[in-house]
Amino acid sequence: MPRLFDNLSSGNGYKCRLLLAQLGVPYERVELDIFAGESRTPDYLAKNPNGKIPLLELDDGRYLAESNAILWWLAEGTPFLPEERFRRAEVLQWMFFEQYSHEPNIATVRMWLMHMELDDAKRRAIEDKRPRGYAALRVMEQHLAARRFFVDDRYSIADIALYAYTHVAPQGGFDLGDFVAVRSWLDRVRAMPGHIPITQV
Ligand SMILES: N[C@@H](CCC(=O)N[C@@H](CS)C(=O)NCC(=O)O)C(=O)O
Repeated sequence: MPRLFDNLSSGNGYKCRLLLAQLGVPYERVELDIFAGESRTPDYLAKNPNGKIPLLELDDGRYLAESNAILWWLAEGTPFLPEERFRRAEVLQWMFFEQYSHEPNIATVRMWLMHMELDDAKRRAIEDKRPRGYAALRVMEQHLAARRFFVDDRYSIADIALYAYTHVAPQGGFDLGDFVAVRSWLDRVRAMPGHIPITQV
C-alpha cells in the first residue's frame, strides 16, 4: 500500500488526498508537523532532500516528491489524465502555471496569514504577491469563461492541481467575488464523484 507523507493544512498534500480518494486507492497517510520541523529531520531528508511534503512512498520503496508529479504518477492510465498527446501537454501547461504563477502567490500568502507571525518583510512580500495572485485568478477566469474544465472539457488532474489552493484562496485574503467563472468551476469540481474536502482524509 502506498504511503503519503502529508500535512492536513497543505493544499499540495490535498491534491494527492483528493485524487487518491477519487481513484479509490487505499493508502497510509503519515501526518508530519511541518511547522515543528518534522519534514527537516535527517530521516525525512533521506527520503526527500527538499524537506517538503507531500511525498509518496511507492509499494517498491521508491519515493516521489512534488504534488503535481505525484498526481501525474497516480493518474496515468485513468480517466483523470487524457491520452491524446496535445491534451496531455495542456494538462502539464496548467500544472506548471499552478506551480509558477498561482501557488507561490496564493498558497504562500494563505500559509503566512494562517500560520505565521507577520513581520514587516512578510507584509511587504504579501503586498508583492497579492497582485500576482489576482493576475493568476484572472487568467483562470478568462480560460473558464467558455469552458467547464481546464482541459478538453473534462475533469482532470489539471483541475485538481488548480482547485487545491483556489478554493481556499479567501483564507489568504483573496476575494473571489468577481471571479464568476472560477466560482462556477469550483462548484463543478466539488460536485465530482468521490470529492472530499481539504480537511477530510
Ligand atoms: N512544489 C512542491 C511544494 C511543496 C511544499 O511547499 N510543501 C510545504 C507544505 S505546502 C512544506 O512541506 N513545507 C515544509 C517545509 O518547507 O519545511 C509541491 O508541489 O509539492
